[in-house]
Amino acid sequence: MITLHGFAASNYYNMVKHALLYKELPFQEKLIFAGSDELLRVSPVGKVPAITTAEGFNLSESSVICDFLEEAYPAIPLYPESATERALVRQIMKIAELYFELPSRRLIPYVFSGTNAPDAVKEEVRQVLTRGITALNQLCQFSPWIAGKELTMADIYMHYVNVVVKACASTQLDWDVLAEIPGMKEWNKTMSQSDIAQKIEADRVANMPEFMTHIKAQIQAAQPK
Ligand SMILES: N[C@@H](CCC(=O)N[C@@H](CS)C(=O)NCC(=O)O)C(=O)O
Repeated sequence: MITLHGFAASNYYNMVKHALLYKELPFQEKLIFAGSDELLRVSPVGKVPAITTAEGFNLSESSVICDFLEEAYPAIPLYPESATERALVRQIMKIAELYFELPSRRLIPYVFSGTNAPDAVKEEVRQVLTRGITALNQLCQFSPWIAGKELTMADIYMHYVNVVVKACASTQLDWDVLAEIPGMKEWNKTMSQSDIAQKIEADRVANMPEFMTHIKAQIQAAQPK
């Protein structure tokens, strides 16, 4: 059976968990927070998520895990058949990661500590997000799914990327980024209504107190003595 390592408050963890549930694959969850030696044994850069495959092979990086799940378990597909359409799905995922997720993540420390990010950081983040908005406006179809008629991995990926974008941009930049892409908010709402997304959200909420305790302990440990 596949083991999913990580914690339910992580949006990256949740995109892989969503794909596993969508594909109806049996898996067990192993709660590990970032920063532990245990995590380093399954994830070489110590990031969440990682999986241990049914054969006992450890894999990390969410988009790589998503690709692996599709190749190893194609019965319930999450990528289209044609190479061009598959590439479009991957292009949306890559742009979501580089131009939406990663710039927004730069604001997470300020969101957690309740402080205001420096103006220079905010400006850099704004610029990268603006490129993401332009690109996603070109690529996202919402007809009804993000890459066309079928739900694909890009829908799952983008949905969980948006969690971080929304949380960081609204509080630190006072910016409703998703409103800049017509159709995104409506599609996001549809995504959040699926049984799988609702289960994942319930697990996320349940994990939040333990996650916040872990984060506070990390912040305290990093304070100069
Ligand atoms: N590129 C990685 C990023 C994963 C990531 O940043 N995970 C966060 C949790 S949401 C983490 O482990 N952070 C701990 C750290 O940065 O040390 C992926 O796609 O899986």
